[in-house]
Amino acid sequence: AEDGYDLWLRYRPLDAAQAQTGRSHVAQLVAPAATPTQRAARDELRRGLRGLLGADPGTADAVDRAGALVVGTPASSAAIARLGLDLDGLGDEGFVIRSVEVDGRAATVIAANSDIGTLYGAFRFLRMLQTRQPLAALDLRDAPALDLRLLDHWDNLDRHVERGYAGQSIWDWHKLPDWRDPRYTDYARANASLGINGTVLNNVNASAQSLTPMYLEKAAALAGVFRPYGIRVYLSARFSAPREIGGLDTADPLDPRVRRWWRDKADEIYRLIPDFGGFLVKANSEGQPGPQDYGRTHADGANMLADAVAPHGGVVMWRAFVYSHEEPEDRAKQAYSEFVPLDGQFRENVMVQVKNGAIDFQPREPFHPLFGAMPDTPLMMEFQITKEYLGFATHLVYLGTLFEEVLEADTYQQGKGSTVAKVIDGSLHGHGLTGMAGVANIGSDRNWSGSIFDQANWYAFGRLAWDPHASARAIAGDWARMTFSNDDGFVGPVVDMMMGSRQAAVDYMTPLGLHHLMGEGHHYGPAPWVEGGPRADWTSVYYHRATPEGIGFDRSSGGSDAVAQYADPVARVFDDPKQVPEDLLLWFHHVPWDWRMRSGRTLWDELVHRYSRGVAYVRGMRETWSGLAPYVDAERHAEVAAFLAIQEQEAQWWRDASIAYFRTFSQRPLPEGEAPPP
Ligand code: GCW
Repeated sequence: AEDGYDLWLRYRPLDAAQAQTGRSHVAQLVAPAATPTQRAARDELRRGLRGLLGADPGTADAVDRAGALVVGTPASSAAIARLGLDLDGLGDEGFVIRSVEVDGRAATVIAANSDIGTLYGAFRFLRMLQTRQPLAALDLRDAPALDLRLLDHWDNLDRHVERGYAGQSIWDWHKLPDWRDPRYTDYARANASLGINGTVLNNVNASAQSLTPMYLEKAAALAGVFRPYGIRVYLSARFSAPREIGGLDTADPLDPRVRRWWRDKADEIYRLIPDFGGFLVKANSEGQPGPQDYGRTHADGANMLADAVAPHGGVVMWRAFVYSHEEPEDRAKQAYSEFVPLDGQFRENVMVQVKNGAIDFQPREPFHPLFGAMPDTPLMMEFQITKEYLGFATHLVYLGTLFEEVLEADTYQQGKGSTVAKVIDGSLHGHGLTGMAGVANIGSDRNWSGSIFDQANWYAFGRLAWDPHASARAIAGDWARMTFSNDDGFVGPVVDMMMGSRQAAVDYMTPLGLHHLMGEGHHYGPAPWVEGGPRADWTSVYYHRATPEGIGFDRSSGGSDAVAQYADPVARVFDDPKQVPEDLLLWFHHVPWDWRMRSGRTLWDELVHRYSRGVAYVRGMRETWSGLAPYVDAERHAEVAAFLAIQEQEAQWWRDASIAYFRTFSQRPLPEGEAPPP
């Protein structure tokens, strides 16, 4: 059934002519199978080629005909050793794919320094077939730009997934370690196909139980499944674990007993999982325990854990998503205020993991001011793949453009061209340790992500973690081809539709820099009217600040001065309501309702216009999709169509509710032609 389980690894038959060309380039497969990773690469190639070309090319130990596909490292393949390819600078994970001659016969090689490089190369070769790339005269060389390319699962031990919209956790803790669901292998294949090389198994709101022997054995079983695919296991560590499961009366990071406990715990973990990646920590944020409970700093806490894993080569990813129990003057400022003074105080194996924006995964935020502002600390990107604030699983919102917008944003921290991508790839400040994490959208649903189009967000994340300079449009194109069809009549319209979908969500939810107006707690649907919650920054009115005079959060130099956390000239541009990009206007400024926008409309009219534009875009996506029925199997077509219908209804709900509410402040008529809310 076309239920989406195969993701972008469907390997459906190419048309006859393409299959024939393909077969002439893969007349036989010469690939070693002595190690688990070599077997994974060979098995994937056989599976893919069988599906795409309609015939198993058969394997051979040595090239004995023209058109062989030769896979391996100089150590695993005599043929590749003899070719003397230049593999310098590819590291352990890079590869080359080249058209060559082996013993006088035309061949294609997939070569790397290590087995995992050949696995990545195998997936790349299959992608080339899947997306109809030419196979002649190949000369491709690629390696990942970032070291750590991780999924963060917010999965609890009871299988509930925090902010998960795709069923339960795929980790069946109850049956682990003895039952290793074959699905874990497919998970590893899908991730390896993108180059994702690590997974944090449990929620950052962590249970200390995940560090007990029983759960470590289960994690070790998963690590065993993932290892051949180059994927390491990491765990979220609860800072108070020494008290909760260690029998100590403190978790003070400077207390020698606490330090010893973590060292012993790390030793225990590495005995079970020799390639354990390390810890992810959420501390002193939203009520989680942390070093500040003992008057210590984030650096004290991170360094203690870093010392525990350092002898084993592990890392600590310390999150900068912090906000305290006391209400901040402007929550957007807090992470910067707490972390910048600690720059240079972290151990070498610590990365500070920063969300893309300073509030919380909103449909649009300006880039986080920490990027570029901690030159002596490697910063790791945290994106959210699961759509907590973007309509969960039923709204079609392609996040490739959101990720790209953030990565391309210029921090100006070292002058023009200091993009966020260059901060996290280490090039701006010369860091050796680099990484990107995505909060996973994966669950037990057959289609993994809760909807077919949400698979594209997992896909885009993985591709951008490999190459943060890649193009969201090109990635969407590859995904659409691999997931549905190579027909140009399909790919063009679908990619266009995806590329505008995130702006549409911004328009119908939180246009012009508005943010955090979603339903309280669950974050689904409009609720800009929420006030009087347990704390001011857990209400909507805190963020939009609408009054009869105007709307928006004044973060300018005359307001909270959050703009000062950015480097010049970014700060100057954000500080000026006439210069700030209009998409961020109400993020940084409180603006009168009659403010003149670049369109010539007043702010009020523009706001209404944007809400309506968002709804209209969704209506357009429905039309586009219904016209694409000939290219898509009935099952997946129907699901997407049904979800788009939900999205249109809810976009309308967002528009109507928001306009009705904001109108109680603006007291202005709707612009001509705009339908009043019911
Ligand atoms: O996005 C918010 C979520 C919380 C989450 C928190 C975080 C894991 O609403 O559910 O908790 O951020 O990132 O720590």
